[in-house]
Amino acid sequence: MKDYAQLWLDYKEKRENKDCEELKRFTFSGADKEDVIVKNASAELTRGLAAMLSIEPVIVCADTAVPLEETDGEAIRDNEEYRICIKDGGIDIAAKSGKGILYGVFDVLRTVAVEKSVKAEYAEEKRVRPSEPLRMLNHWDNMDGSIERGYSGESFFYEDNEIIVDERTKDYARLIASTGINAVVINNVNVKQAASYMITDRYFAKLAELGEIFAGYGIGLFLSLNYASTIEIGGMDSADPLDEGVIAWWKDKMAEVFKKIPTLKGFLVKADSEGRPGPFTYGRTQADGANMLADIAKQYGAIIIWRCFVYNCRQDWRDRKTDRARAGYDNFMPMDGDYHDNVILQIKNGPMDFQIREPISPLLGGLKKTNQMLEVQIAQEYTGHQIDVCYLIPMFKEILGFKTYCGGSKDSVADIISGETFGSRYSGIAAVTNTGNDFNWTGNYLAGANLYGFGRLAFENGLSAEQIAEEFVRMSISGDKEVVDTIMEILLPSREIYERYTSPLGIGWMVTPATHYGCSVDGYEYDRWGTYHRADHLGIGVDRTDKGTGYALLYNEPNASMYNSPEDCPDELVLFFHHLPYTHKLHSGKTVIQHIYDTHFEGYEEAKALAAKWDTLKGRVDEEIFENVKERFGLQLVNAREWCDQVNSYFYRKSGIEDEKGRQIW
Ligand code: GCV
Repeated sequence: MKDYAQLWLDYKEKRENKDCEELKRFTFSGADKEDVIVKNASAELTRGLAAMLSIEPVIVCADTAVPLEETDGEAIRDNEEYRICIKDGGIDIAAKSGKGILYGVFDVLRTVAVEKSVKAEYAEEKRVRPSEPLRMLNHWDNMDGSIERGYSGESFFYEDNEIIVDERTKDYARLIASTGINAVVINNVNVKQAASYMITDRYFAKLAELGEIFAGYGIGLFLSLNYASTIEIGGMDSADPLDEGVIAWWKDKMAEVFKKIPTLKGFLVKADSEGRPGPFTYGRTQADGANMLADIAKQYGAIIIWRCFVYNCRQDWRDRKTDRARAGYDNFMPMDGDYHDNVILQIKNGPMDFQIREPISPLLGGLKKTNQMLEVQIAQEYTGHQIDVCYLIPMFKEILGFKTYCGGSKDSVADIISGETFGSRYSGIAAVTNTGNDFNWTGNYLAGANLYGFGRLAFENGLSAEQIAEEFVRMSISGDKEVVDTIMEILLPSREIYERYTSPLGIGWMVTPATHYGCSVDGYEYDRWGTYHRADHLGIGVDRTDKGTGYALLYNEPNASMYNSPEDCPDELVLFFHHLPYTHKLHSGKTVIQHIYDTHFEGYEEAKALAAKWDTLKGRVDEEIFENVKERFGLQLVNAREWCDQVNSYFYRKSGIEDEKGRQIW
C-alpha cells in the first residue's frame, strides 16, 4: 500500500464491460514497440484492465511509423492525435507517435473506469486531437522543499536542496499524462538560491533522470531560469542581453545544459517582475531579453516561455494614474511582432493576479504577431487555499470562450491559444499547479478535480465542466449514482459560492496581505501593490474608463465600449471598471450595497449547505477522503462567516445604508 492516493488511476474493480471480448485484443497502429512511451502505454493498459476487469489483453504493434519532428504546435498536435475503433473483434488505437497511442490508452481506461460501454463508445471511430499544443503545469516548488503558494504539503521534487527521483515521480508522470498534460516546469518562477544552480553540474544527473521519466509519458521537461544567471552563477557583473560577454556565456551554458539534459525542452522566465532581475535594468526591452535566450536555445529545438506579469509593484496609493491592470499590455503590446518564433509570451488570464473574478487580459486578442500561452492557477492562492472547495473549471470555460473580437470568426481565447487564430508557431495553456506531497496530492481531496480538470480541458476544450467533474468523481471517489450526483452538486456551484462570500462585483483582493487567505478589506488598500478598491463613504470601485485610467479602452470593440459604460458593463465586473455610488442600480435591479449584503449572507448559507451535503456521504465514500473533506469544510465555514461579517460590517459602516432585510450586521 502506497502512502499516497492513486486518484483517478485507482483502477478499482468494475462491473460494466466485464464480458467485453474486444478488450482482450488491442492493436496499436503506427506504434514502434521499442518506443518507451509505447511500452509504458502497454504496461498501463495491462495494469488497468487487470485491476478493473481481470482482463489480460494481447497487444500487437502494427504499421510502425516515424513520429513527426515537433518543430511547431501543429506537428505536436499531429503526433498526439489518436483514433480508436473496434476492428476485427479487438480495439485499434492509431496515432502518429507513441504519445498519441498513450493518450488513446488512457481514453480506453477512462471509458472502463467511468463504466461506460466500450462497445458503444468506440462503435464508430473516435478521433481526438488536442485543442492546445502545449498543455503545461508550472510548479512553484523551491529546492528547500517549500512551495510558494502551496497548500498540500511540501514538494515531492525537492528536499534540502536535493532533487528527489522515486516511485512517486513516476506515478506523478502517469497521473498527469493520463489527463493530457505534455509539459511541466518543475521549479518556481522566482528562481533563487540553489535553484539558480539547476543549470550547473550540481543537478544535471538528477535532472536527466527526471527528464527521462517524464519523456516516457510524453511530458517535456522545462526549467525556470534565473535571468541574471550570468551574475549569480557566472560571476559576471552584467546580464545585459545585448552584451557580447553575456551572450557568449549563455552560448556555452546552453550547450552544456542541453548536452547534459537531453530531454530538456526549454525555459520559463519571470523577468523584471516583483523584484526579479530582467532586461529593464540595462535599458533593454522584454523582447531583447527573450530573443537573446531564444536565439541561443533555437539550435537545440528549445523554447523560451516569457511571462508577461511585469508591473510596478511599488505604487503609491495616491497615484491614480498608474494602473496595475494596464501594465502587462503597456509593457508587451508595443513589441508585438518583435518576439522571435521560439519565444512564447505567457499571459495570466486576468490583468491582475488570479482573483476569483477578473476580466480577460487585453493582451489576449491584442497581440496578433506573437506566440501566446494562457496562464491560469489551480493552486488556490486567492480562491481558498485548497481549504475552501472551489472547482475552477467553470471559470476556465468562461476564459476559453471569451470572444476577443481580434478579427475573423476564430477569435475566442481558445482559438488564440490553439494557434489557429494567427497561425502561431507555438501556443498553449499552463496552470500553476496545486500539488504537493500530501497523501492526496492536493490538500483537499476535492481540489484534485482542478488538477484532473485542467488537463482534460486543455486536451479537449469542448468538454463541459459537468462532464469533467463527473469523470473525476467516478474515477477517483465512487461510481455510485447518488454519490456522484451529490459531489457534483458540491463542485459545480462552488466557485460562485466562494465569489459570493468574498470580494464582490469583480473588485477582487480584500484578502489578508501576504498569506492571501481570509478577509482583510483594507489589507491592500494603502499598500504598494496596486490593488485597490477605492471605497469611501460614497462609493466603491476603480475608474478604469476613458475618464479614469483608460484601461477599458485596451479591448477590441465592442468589448471596449461595453466595459467603458457602467450601464453596459456586466454586473460581475462592474466595480473592476467603475467607481460607483453604493446606491447605483445593477442589472439585477439591486443596488450595489444591497448586492454586497445579499451575496455575503447567501454565500455563507450556501457554503453551509455544501458542507451538509458532504456529511450525507459518511460511510458511502472512503473514510480517509470523507474525513479530509469534512475537516476542510469545517475551516471553510469559519472563513466564509468571517468574510461575510467583515465585508458587510465594513460597507455598512462606510455607507451608513441599512440592509433592506434588516439582518444582523455588526
Ligand atoms: C511566484 C503573485 C504571487 C507570487 C507569485 C507571483 C507570480 O504575486 O503572490 O507568489 O510568485 O504572483 O505569478 O510570479
